[in-house]
Amino acid sequence: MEIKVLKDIFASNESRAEEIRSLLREKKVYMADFMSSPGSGKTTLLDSVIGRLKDRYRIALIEGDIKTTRDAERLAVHGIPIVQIETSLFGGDCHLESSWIRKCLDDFDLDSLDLVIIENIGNLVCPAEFELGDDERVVVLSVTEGEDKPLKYPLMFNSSHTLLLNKMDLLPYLDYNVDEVMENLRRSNPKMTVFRTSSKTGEGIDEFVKHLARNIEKKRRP
Ligand SMILES: Nc1nc2c(ncn2[C@@H]2O[C@H](COP(=O)(O)OP(=O)(O)OP(=O)(O)O)[C@@H](O)[C@H]2O)c(=O)[nH]1
Ligand SMILES: [Mg+2]
Repeated sequence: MEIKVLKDIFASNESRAEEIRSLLREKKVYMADFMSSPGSGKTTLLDSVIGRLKDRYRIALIEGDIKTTRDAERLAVHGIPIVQIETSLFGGDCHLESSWIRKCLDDFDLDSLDLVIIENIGNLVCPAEFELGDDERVVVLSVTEGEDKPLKYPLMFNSSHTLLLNKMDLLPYLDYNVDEVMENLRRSNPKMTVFRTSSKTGEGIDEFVKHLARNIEKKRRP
């Protein structure tokens, strides 16, 4: 009896991601994937970002977690369409895959959307390995996590377009060297766009929202 082994899980994920890319190109919907280690502030930031964009753009959210719908509940106040992926229901994976994102997109009316936001599962390793067919990968790195993370988790930083250096309000209380993390980022990915942000003070959030709005517009009117 022949036993078939799926040899290249990444190739099958990539081909589904390509399908998503062409669907979203056709529908002119921008998709951004927010990744980070657990607790660096993704959901809190998204609350501010969605709050600032929702009057101008039609937004939907895909919320990834291993367990609970807590983040989806936190963001449901915005009244946008949300689909929760809770991976403990099918094995507890620590990342999202393109086939699941494809299924979530079926739940949205893409003709009446401008932006799909993905909050990936809190993890600096596995989510970087799985293409989801998005336009922009945003990695959130909080200043409590250390300056060396871009060197220790290179794929996450090499494969992302944008970095939000977050929790800037905590700098006065930490021995954190911003110049050092910027140098590590430059070595890891010199092309990355960086915003220094804080959800507590609002620092940098308007600038990031403007950047996102520019990208949404570019996709709508290429
Ligand atoms: N000081 C400070 N705390 C923040 C900031 N952003 C978020 N926090 C706090 O950090 C903690 C984690 O924030 P979340 O937004 O839940 O982080 P997350 O990345 O979504 O976490 P997971 O989804 O579990 O990976 C909460 O206690 C927030 O109040 C910030 O800019 N400054
Ligand atoms: Mg979260």
